Amino acid sequence: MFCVQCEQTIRTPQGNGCSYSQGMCGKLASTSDLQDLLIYMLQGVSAYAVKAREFGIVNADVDTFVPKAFFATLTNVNFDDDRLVGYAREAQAYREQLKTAYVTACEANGQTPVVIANQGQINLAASKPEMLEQAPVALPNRGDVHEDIMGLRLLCLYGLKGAAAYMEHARVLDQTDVDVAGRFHEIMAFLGEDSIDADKLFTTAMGIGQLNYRVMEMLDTGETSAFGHPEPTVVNTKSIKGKAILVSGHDMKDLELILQQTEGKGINVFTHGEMLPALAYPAFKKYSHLVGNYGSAWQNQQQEFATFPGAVVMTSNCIIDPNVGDYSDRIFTRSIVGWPGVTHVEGDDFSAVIDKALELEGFKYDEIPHSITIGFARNALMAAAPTVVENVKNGSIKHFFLIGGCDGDKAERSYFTDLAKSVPDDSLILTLGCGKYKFNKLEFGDINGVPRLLDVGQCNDAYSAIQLALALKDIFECDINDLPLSLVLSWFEQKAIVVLLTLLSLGVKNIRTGPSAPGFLTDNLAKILEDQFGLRTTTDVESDLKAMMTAA
Ligand code: FS2
Ligand code: SF4
Repeated sequence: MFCVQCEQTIRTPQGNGCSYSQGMCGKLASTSDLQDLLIYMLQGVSAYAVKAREFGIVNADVDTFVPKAFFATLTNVNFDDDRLVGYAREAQAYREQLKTAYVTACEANGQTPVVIANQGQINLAASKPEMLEQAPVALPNRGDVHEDIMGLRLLCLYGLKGAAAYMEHARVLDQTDVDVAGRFHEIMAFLGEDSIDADKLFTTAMGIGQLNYRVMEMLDTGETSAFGHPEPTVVNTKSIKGKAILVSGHDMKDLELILQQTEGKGINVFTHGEMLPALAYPAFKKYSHLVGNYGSAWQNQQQEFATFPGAVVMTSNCIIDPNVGDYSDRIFTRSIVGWPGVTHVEGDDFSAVIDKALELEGFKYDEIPHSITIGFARNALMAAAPTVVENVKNGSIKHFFLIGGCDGDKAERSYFTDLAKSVPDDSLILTLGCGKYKFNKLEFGDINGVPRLLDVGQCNDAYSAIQLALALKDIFECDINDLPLSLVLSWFEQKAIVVLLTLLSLGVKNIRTGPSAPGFLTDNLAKILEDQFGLRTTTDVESDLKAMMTAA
C-alpha cells in the first residue's frame, strides 16, 4: 500500500506515507490497494467518458457513479473490501459500455477510435486475492518520477477526490451539471495519464479549485433549496432523557428521512460532528424531536458513540473503527460509507435504525443544558453585513479571522483553540467544518450585538465565507487580499485540500494551514506555493497572530 492523502499520514525521515500493512487511520493494506485499483478503473471510465462526449454521448449514470465511487476512497469513508470490489467491477462494466458506444460512434462517423491504454484496457481478475496482485500498477506513487512531479500529481488526485465528494453531496440534493461532470472526467482522465508536465499539473490543480467553486455553489443551492437558508439558532449540546438516534456526517437528506420516519415514535434525534449545522435550517425546525447536538468532532467518536445509548448513523465521512468502543452492532452506514460487519442502510428505509433505537435504553435523564449559537451561513452573514460594516467603519471591529476546517486528534491541534482564544477582542471569528469543535463551546461575547464567533456551517460552507469576503471587498472597494481578514485552516482530509485549492484559484493569499504541511508536498512545492500565494504552515500562536495583525 501507499497512501499519503491525509494529515495523519506516517512521516519518517525516509519519506512520508502509510506504506506498511495498515495506515494510521486503520485502513488495511488490502483496502488501500483495492481503493487504488478502483481509482485506476474510474480513470479508465472517465477517459472513455471524455471520448464518448466528443460524439455527444453522455451517460448520466456514469456521471453519478464515478465521483460517488471516488468518494469511497476518501479518508475515513469506506473500509469494506467487498464494497470496493463491487465498485471496481461496476466501473469496468461502465467503461466497457462507454467504449462500445464510442467505438460505434467512431465507426458511424468514419473515424478510427483511439485506444486508451492501461486504465482503458485492464480487466479485473475474478477473485479479490488476484485483484490484489493487479493492484501495484495502480499505486498512486507509481512510476519513477521526480518527487515534485509526484507531489503535484497527488495534490491533483487528492484535490479532485475532495471535489468528487462534494459532487456526490450535491447530487443527493438533485444538483448535477453536465459541464461539471465533463470537466471532472477530463481531469480524472488526465490524471490517469501520469503526466510529467509540471506546468500542466499545476494548472490542473488550480482548475480543480475552480471546478470545486462551482460544485460548492451547486451544493449550496441544493441545501438552501431543500431546507431553506440557515438562520442564527441556539442549540442545546447536552443529552435529553429518552430513546435516541445520533446522525453524523454531512448528508442532511438522510437526516430529513430519519426525522420523518421517527416522528411520533418517542425517539429524540441528535446531530453529531458535521451534521450540527443542520439544526439551523428552517426545514428541520418543524421537528420537535430534533433536540440538539451530541458530542464533538469525528476523532472523539470511539468515546462518544460508545457512551451514546442509542443508534448511530454515519451518513458520510468520517467513520473510524466501531469495534474499539464496542458499538458496531448499533452503528449504521449509508451511501458510500462502509465498515466490514456494520449494517449498511440501502434505500430510504431507516426502520432498522429505528428498531435498534427503540430496543436500546436511551438517556436516563436530562443533563443541564449548554447552548451554542450556530447558523451564520451566506444569508445570515449578508443580513449582518451592514452592521458589521458600520462597526468596521467606526473602529469597533478591526479584524476578521476564519479559523476552520477539519479536526483531528493530534495534540498540536490545540493551536486552533489557543488561536481562537488569543485573537483580540475587537476581532470576529468565522468558523466552519468540524475544526470548530476545538472552540465552539467557549464564550466569545459580542461586538455591539454582533456575536464574535460566527459558525458558518459545514466544511463546504466555505462557499458562504467566500461570499462574505467578496461582498466586503465590494463594499470597501478593495482587493480581497486587502481586507483585514486572516485565514487559518486546519486540514485533515481531501475535502480540505480542495477547499484550499478553491481559495488559491480565487486568488486568496496568505492562508495559513496546519497543524502540519501535507505529506505529499515537497519542500520545492511548498516554496512555490509560498512564493505565489503566501501559503504557509502554522507555527506558534503568538508569532502567527503578530504576523497576521501586522499584515492587516
Ligand atoms: Fe471533519 Fe471528516 Fe467536513 Fe472532513 S467530519 S474531517 O470529513 O469533511 O470536515
Ligand atoms: Fe494513512 Fe491517511 Fe491514507 Fe489512512 S487515509 S492510510 S492515515 S494517509
